[in-house]
Amino acid sequence: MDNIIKKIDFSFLDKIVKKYKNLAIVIKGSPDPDALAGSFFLYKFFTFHNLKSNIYLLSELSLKQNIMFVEVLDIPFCKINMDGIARLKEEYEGYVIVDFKNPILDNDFKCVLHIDHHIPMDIPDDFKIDYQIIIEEFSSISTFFTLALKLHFDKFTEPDIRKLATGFYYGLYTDTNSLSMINAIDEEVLVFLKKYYNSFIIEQINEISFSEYEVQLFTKAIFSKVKIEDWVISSVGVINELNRDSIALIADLFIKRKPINLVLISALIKKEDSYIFDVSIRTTIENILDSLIKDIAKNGGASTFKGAFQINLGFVENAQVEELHDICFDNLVKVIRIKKDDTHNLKLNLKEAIQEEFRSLLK
Ligand SMILES: [Mn+2]
Repeated sequence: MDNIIKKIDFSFLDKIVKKYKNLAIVIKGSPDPDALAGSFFLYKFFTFHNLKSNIYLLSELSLKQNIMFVEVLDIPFCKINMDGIARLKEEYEGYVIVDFKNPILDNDFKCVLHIDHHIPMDIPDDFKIDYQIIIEEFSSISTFFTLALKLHFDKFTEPDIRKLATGFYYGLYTDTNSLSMINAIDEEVLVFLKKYYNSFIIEQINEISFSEYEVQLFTKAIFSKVKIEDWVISSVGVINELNRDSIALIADLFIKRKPINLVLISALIKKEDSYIFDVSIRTTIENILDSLIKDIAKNGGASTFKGAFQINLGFVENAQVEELHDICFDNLVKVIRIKKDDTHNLKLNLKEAIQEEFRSLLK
């Protein structure tokens, strides 16, 4: 473990604050506690060095726990959409991205820093990144930033250290199924975090119970589930984008039910005039998620035990929503069934399967 920590050269942080006057911190994908805590550290660190920055969210904060997390820790943020990136390009010399596989925002907007604990996606040769730090041995970005906080301890006020420690604790907590899947590095990091974190805030966040609507969705998932031995596939039906994170919450609950070893909870998400088929995955099996997601979908990401992918249904016009949902879900079950007893390592593109069935329906 010490070897891994020694291998990391943290000097890039000092180099960045020397070189740049302003940087945008962008959170791609669903803003989870790990990404928020890491971005918050960078914001505080940059501010200390008089580097102007702000945290920009491309997706809405939707989980109640995450909204409370941002509120109690005073994490500043602005919501932008992809069009807003053009404005950031005018305002900032470059940007920073944490906890996301794909660091690309726009070809002529400079990516100064990309930090992640997932295997990154392939980046075209002409896309340049000043510093790319990928540490797969870490269960969370919060693990990485806790080490950075230890190193730069004197640059933060005591209240900020407490906020950051609380943020990192919760980031690690949510990325490791409530600390049930931690490794030796995490354990060391936790010793430090427990000295400074606010356990009361963590308790408060964890006490937030399901809303009535989430209970409804959970019930729906229980009744629509398809079991393939120890794997479960289910759906919560058609939901609004604002409720998107509920599938992750429900997947968390399902994976705790023994003897389930892999669970996929899906939803058809209505987003303005288009649809996205969103799938959240939890597992207890190591070394399975990354290849599973890669084989069936292009857009997705996974750490060891958690993952998600989205299928953009932009090709759909004038669909009967319920029918579209059923096509997506049935094809997901079909693909997973084949993957489950796959001995040939087949690659099955879920989007193509859905598209094909949808087209044949129109004929
Ligand atoms: Mn993470």
